Amino acid sequence: MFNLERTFVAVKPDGVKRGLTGEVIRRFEEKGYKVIALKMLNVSKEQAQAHYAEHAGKPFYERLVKYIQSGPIAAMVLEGHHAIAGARHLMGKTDPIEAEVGTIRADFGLVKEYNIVHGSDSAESAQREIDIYFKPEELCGGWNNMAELVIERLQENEQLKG
Ligand code: IDP
Ligand code: MG
Repeated sequence: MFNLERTFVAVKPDGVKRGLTGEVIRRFEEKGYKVIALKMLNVSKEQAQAHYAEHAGKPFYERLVKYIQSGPIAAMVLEGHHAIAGARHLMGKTDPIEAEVGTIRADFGLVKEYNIVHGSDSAESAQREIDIYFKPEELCGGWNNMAELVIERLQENEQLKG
């Protein structure tokens, strides 16, 4: 039943400096996503350029590469049912002015450029970005969280009744 996906999420330097690391992680955890990898790091120039390669040549690219290196990020891999689209839904649109109230970017962001959080936008991006920031052995999968256990139990109960 679960369409298990992994996605790369990071609290960007502005989010870390604002003291929002815990709040951002809390929102993803409370939704039901598993944090299967988590670390603070200073992004290298190589990692920044690889991460944002799709934006090379755009007017904001140079600033973006500097911004992601302007302080530590809290990098994580989330796993869960449709985690890629789901995490981006919780994050909200790129520009905090357009993001729906209740999303991370609407609730905490002010300007498009510094929008607190990053999340992969597709399965291909997720795999590519996870590989930029984590070694395979750093991913701690293979366990079920409470959201999954509850849903599985509900499904078992329905099968018994049916
Ligand atoms: P996303 O983070 O919602 O996927 P992207 O279009 O992939 O948005 O852009 C990557 C990041 O680049 C954004 O999160 C934001 O920090 C920055 N950015 C995007 N568009 C602009 C812009 O028009 N001006 C300045 N910064 C931008
Ligand atoms: Mg993007």
